Amino acid sequence: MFENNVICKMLGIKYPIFQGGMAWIGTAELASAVSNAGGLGIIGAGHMPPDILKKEIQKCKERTDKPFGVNIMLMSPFVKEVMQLMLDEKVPIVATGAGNPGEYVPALKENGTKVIPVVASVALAKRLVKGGVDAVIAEGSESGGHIGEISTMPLVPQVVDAVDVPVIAAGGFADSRGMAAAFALGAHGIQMGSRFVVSKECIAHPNYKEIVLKAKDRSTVVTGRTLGHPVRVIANKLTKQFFEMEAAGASNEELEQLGTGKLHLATHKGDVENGSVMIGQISGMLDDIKSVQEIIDDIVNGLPKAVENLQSNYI
Ligand code: TUI
Repeated sequence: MFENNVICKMLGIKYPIFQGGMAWIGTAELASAVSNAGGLGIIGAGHMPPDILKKEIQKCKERTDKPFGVNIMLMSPFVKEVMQLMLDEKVPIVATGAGNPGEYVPALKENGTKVIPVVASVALAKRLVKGGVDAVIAEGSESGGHIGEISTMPLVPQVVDAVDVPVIAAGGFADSRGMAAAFALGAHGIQMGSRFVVSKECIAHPNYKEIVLKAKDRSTVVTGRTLGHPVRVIANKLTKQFFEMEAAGASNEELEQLGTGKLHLATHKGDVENGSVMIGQISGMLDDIKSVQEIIDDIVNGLPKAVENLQSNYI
């Protein structure tokens, strides 16, 4: 299985299943577990300073001899230093999010790194492919955290048609049915964030996992649209306060201020009412905590049945 998959061949991994590089919870523990289980584990750099990220990379290298990646959040104040760290540490795979990584691509490529940016539009996908990236992750607005405007179903096939590199579909994937759907849209793999949050290996606070397990289809909302960086989170006291302040005409600075430090408050302190619980819409479907190995094995083992079900509708 997957012997001819272009992503598996390009990266030397067993299954074309990426773990989304989530800030604060996409740690070496989770990334190494995903890589050891045959997928691609990705450390989420978020706003991490380079010295802390360096330790996280070293920890990941100690825990797995399989390929892994780092996701660089381009809104981070440390982005330049963190990119230099990627070169120094010879990180095999660099993903990026929340911006245009174009200026960093040549140096990474020269260093032998595979560069796989997250894109939320066809235009950025085309521009980055011209600039030499190896693949793109097309992420729909069903995802948790910082999102674009287009949902997965229309985004993925449009990106597939627009570029000549492999495409990994992200946003709304958590099981074999989703993976079969991604292949049907022309993608070569999937990236999952939410599914891996509710894994044994994820270090998120138990309250964070619990609220994700309790989530229903309409439990998430999007804040920050008027700020120009929409973020999908679980509706709670914080989002209520955010929308009230927004309606009352609060300034962008006041709204930004409200969000500062709130992801850590939820992921590490477990305050899921006043903190920011970033998670995708697929959280409504998640109702168990499994090991990373079980999550991946269940998806891969369920794939033949999912494909057979597709065929039963037209053959
Ligand atoms: O990056 C993400 N998701 C994230 S990053 C993050 S960290 C954070 N922490 C506190 C507050 C806010 C964020 C949480 N979630 N996903 C990848 C992604 N990239 N989604 C959408 C995009 C994107 C959007 C616009 C990429 C490029 C873009 O346009 C750039 C351009 O110049 O065209």
